[in-house]
Amino acid sequence: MEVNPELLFQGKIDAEVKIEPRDWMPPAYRKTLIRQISQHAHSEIVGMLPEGNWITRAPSLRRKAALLAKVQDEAGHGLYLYAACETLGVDRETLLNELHSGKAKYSSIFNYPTLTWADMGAIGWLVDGAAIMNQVPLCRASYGPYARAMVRVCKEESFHQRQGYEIMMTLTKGTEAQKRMAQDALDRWWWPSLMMFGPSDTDSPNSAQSMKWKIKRFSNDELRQRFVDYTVPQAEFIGLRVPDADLRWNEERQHYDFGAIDWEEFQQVLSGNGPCNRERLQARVDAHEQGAWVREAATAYAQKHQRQTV
Ligand code: BYC
Repeated sequence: MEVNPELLFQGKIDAEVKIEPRDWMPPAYRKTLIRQISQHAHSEIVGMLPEGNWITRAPSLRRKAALLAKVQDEAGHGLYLYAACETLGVDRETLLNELHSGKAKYSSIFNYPTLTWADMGAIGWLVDGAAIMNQVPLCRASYGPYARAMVRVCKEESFHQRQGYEIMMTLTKGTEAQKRMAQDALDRWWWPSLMMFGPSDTDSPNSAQSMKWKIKRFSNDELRQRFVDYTVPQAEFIGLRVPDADLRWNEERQHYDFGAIDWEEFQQVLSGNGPCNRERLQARVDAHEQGAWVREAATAYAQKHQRQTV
């Protein structure tokens, strides 16, 4: 009797058996993974840009060294993720072309500007904090290479989150101007950080299937709620006010209630009309073109080395 491969596949998923590159998988599973992992990889390398903007202006050598290390980590995350994506049969050049032509998405959050040093604190604390909330469950994603890449990424993200929170804590203990700078950064980054989790569950076309395949373990709204519950007390601890008049603890739900997200702004950013979309894409295209000689030299070296070893 012939067994339906889709049923066998779902059976493996249900039994928590990891799917590996050479295993049979439904074409739609492969397509979903390529979409999510490549968007994730693009987010990591575009995510270097807003912070890269402050490396030369960090206020001390210690801050500069930490920021430099963080931005380098993000390049590394991009590399792990592109490598994981390549195991699905798509090459890196194709993925990068999709990013550079504007076809592929990357996280909405990186289309906002970094105006002051406090933005380095807010990004580490909130953006990396949101990333951890979303990515820790991805360490248990059903696709082996993605799950394993996420383990390393999450370890580094947790250092990033702490360095950001420590910047905010230092600023809130400083002068009045420094406290205002920290509050202003929280005011600008709070709502875009909540949008990072993606559309609400009722408007998320991919969630149900991705959860059935155990690529995602929790819905966008579940993770967003967790982030709010976790982060609000951290803001209170350093004397900052979350910019949401509707935010309050709900004793019955044992969660914070929070205000409505501006989904129109989210859609605008996704369709290329955020404050920095054009600038970010242009910076990536320029970096790729200026790096062409490095790729050529690396390929020539690899080919020469290969000739010598055969
Ligand atoms: N921005 O059905 P949905 C980082 C898209 S890097 C842009 O819920 P899904 C860091 C979504 O792709 C952070 N697009 O989708 C780096 C879909 O579009 P398509 C990046 C978004 O996939 C440097 C459509 O909206 N993290 O942390 O089930 C420095 C419908 O959404 C966004 C990851 O990539 C968004 N915010 O769920 C510091 C994590 N949200 O493709 C930090 C991995 C949604 O159907 N990705 N869209 O046209 C995921 O966990 C999931 O892909 C998402 C979305 C939760 C993001």
